[in-house]
Amino acid sequence: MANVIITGVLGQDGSNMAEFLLKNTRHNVYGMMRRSATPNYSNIDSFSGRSRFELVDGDLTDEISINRLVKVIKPKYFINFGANSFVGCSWDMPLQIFETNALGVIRCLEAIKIYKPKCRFYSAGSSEEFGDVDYCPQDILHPLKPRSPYGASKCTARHVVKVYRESYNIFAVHGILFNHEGVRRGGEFVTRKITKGVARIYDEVFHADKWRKRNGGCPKVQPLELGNLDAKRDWSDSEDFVQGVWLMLNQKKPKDYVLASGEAHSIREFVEAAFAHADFDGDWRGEGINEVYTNSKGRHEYPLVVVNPDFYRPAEVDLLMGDSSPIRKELKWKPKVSFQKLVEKMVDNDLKLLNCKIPA
Ligand code: GDR
Repeated sequence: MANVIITGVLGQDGSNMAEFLLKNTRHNVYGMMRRSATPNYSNIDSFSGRSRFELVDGDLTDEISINRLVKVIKPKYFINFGANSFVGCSWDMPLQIFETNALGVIRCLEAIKIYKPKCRFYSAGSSEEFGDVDYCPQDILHPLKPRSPYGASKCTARHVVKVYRESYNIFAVHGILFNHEGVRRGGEFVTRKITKGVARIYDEVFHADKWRKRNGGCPKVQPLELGNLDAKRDWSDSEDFVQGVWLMLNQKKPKDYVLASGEAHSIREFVEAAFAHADFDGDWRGEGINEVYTNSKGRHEYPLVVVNPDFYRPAEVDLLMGDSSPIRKELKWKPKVSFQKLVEKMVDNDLKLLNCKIPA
C-alpha cells in the first residue's frame, strides 16, 4: 500500500484516475485541488467518501504548496493531470498556460528531486504538441510543431521531463495523449458541447408538448453553435486512457508512449453520430459560415447546428490521428470503447441528466 498524489482530481482525467486506483489497487489517493470560490465536486461524488481518498489543497503555480504535499505525503506516484487544458483559451492567457502547464511541471519535479527522489512522476502530454502534422498517424517520433500556446506549453513540459529524467535519474514519463472524452468531460470541449446540445434539443423538441399545445406548429429550437466542423480528431474514452497511464507508470524503465485510437473523425461526423443516436435525422445545407445541420425528419424542419465563427481558433490543428501500437505491444494496453460507443455513452448520459427517456 503506497501513497499517490493526483493533481487536477476534480477534472475528467484526475477523477477517472482516482476512481480506477481506488477500485483496482490498495493505494491511498490524495487528490489535489486548487482553491476556488465555487468548486465543482460532481466528478468525485461517487468515491469522495472512501477512506483511502483525501482531498488536499495545492496549486501548480505555487511551489510552497507542491513542496509541502510531497514532503508530507511522500508519494510513490505523482500523477499530474492538473493543467489549463482548454486549447481555445490559450491565446487569451498564454502566460497563465505556461505557469501551470510548463512551470508547474518543473515545480513538481523539483519537489520530487528534493523530498522523494524515488517517486514515479507522470506528465500529461498532448497530441497538440504535433500541431500541423507532417505525417499520419503520428507516433512518438513525430516532430514537435505546436499551433497554440497550449501546445507549446506541453512541448516545454515534455522537454522538462526528459531533462529531469536524464539529469537526476527520476522515473518520469510524459504520455502523449490524443483526445479523450467521457461523461465527466467539461462542457467547453467540443464533444461534450455537442452531446449536451443534443440532449437539450431532444428535450426541447420531444418534450415540448405544452409548448405545442399553447402555440401549435413547429417547436422553437435553439440550435447548437459550433466553430470549425472540418477539423479531425482521434477520440477515445478517458477511462481507457487512465489505465494506459497506470501501465506507463509501472513499466520497468521510464519510456514515453502515445495513447490513441488510431481513427480520425471530423467534428461533423461527431455531430451526425450524436444526433442520430438521439433519433434525429439531419442533413447539411449551405456552405462555410452559412452551413446549417437541419432536422429533416417528421413534419417540421428546424436547425440543429449552425456555425459561429467566434468558435474558430486563430490557428487550427486540422488533423490528428495517433499510432499507439508500441504501448499495445509492449505494455499490453487494450482500449475497450470505440468511437461509436463513446458518442452513445455521452449522449445517453446527457439525456439522463435532463431526465429524458433514452430512445430505444
Ligand atoms: P482540443 O479539444 O483542442 O482538440 O484539445 P476541443 O474539444 O476543444 O476541440 C476539438 C476541435 O473541435 C473544434 N471545434 C470546437 N471546439 C470547441 N471547444 N468548441 C466549439 O464550439 C468547436 N467547434 C469546432 C476545434 O476547433 C478543434 O479543432 C483537447 C484537450 O483535451 C486538450 O487538453 C488535449 O491536450 C487535446 O485534446 C489532446
